[in-house]
Amino acid sequence: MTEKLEEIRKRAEIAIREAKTLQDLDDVEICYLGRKGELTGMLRQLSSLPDEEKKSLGSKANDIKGELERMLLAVRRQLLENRLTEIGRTERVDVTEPGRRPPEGHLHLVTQAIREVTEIFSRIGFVRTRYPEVDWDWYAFESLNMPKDHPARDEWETFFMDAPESKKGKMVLTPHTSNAQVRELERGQFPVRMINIAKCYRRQIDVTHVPMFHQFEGLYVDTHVSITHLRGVLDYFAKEFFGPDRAIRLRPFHFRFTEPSFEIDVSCAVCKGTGEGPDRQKCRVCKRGWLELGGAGMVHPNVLKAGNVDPKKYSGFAFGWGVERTALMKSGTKLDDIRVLYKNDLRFLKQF
Ligand code: FA5
Repeated sequence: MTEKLEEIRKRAEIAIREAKTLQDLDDVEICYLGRKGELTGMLRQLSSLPDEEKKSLGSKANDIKGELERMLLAVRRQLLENRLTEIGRTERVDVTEPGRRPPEGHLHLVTQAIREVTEIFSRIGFVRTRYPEVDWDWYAFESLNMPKDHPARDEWETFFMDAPESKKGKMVLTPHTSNAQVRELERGQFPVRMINIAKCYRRQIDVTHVPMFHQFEGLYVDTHVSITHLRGVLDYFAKEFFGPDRAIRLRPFHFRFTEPSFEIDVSCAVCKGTGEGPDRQKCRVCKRGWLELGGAGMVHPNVLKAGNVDPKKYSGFAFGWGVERTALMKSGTKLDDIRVLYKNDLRFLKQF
């Protein structure tokens, strides 16, 4: 047994010395000292020997194990050092190489439009305001000359909050930005030149409607404001935002809070105002060459009164446009379905 132990030691020592890589060394270690290794196997056999032999052979076997372990450690260190020297000689860190950039996002198409609208109006003195997007019925409807249970309210397809009522009625998710009109008038600072951009909510969804969208609401109140001011401001905006070749038109309409009232259309960017889509079918977006982008009109005297403003002294105009539809109609943005704006599909969003 002593000879066998010596023979294992010799073979193991040679194998350790001949190891060229750290992997070779690991293999040698497993082969002799691993759980099923040769030396481990011998140590296990010792238990069946008589006590005397067990003692002397046991101490020899343990000495051999200790020596092999020390040898393995030394050779492992040496191999590691060699490897590091090798890396230092052959591989270089190029500190001048540019780092890897993290993926960079950009503003959503709607946010870009909001910023552009704000900027265009600021050039003619309209200041952006912010009013609640969950507001009282009073500001969203009643102060706008829409008494309780008036059928005109149905057009707004409103979401009501499950919350206690107050003197100002129920709470609603604002179905339009017109709730800002009376809130702004209540400040009592003239002239009023407000551009209120906010989220609106309605129970609607199809090619041109989404349940959450944005509007920008303009309000101009001063002495001697007339319809020509309204027309001039809308023309200015349309030319700045859409470009000089696009046309707008005002169609007589009815809103409870303006008199007279209009709907504003812009010539369609998708069919270029022809009303025809591919294959001579009707344009999917506008169907008739024009797309309605918003409403406008001269502020109704009852609304001025609700905001504590004397209609004999002051007059004004107001308009409310949808941001999404306005963005859709911008030249070059040939989108034929408004819902795509909120699908979070990066393949689409990255394009703008
Ligand atoms: C109004 O909301 C009025 N408050 C506008 C107004 C303001 C009139 C001031 C007079 C004076 P209307 O419901 O038509 O009007 O909506 C205005 C615009 O919001 C629409 O033309 C459209 O561009 C946009 N809009 C309305 N509903 C949706 C919707 N569900 N999804 C996307 N855009 C919408």
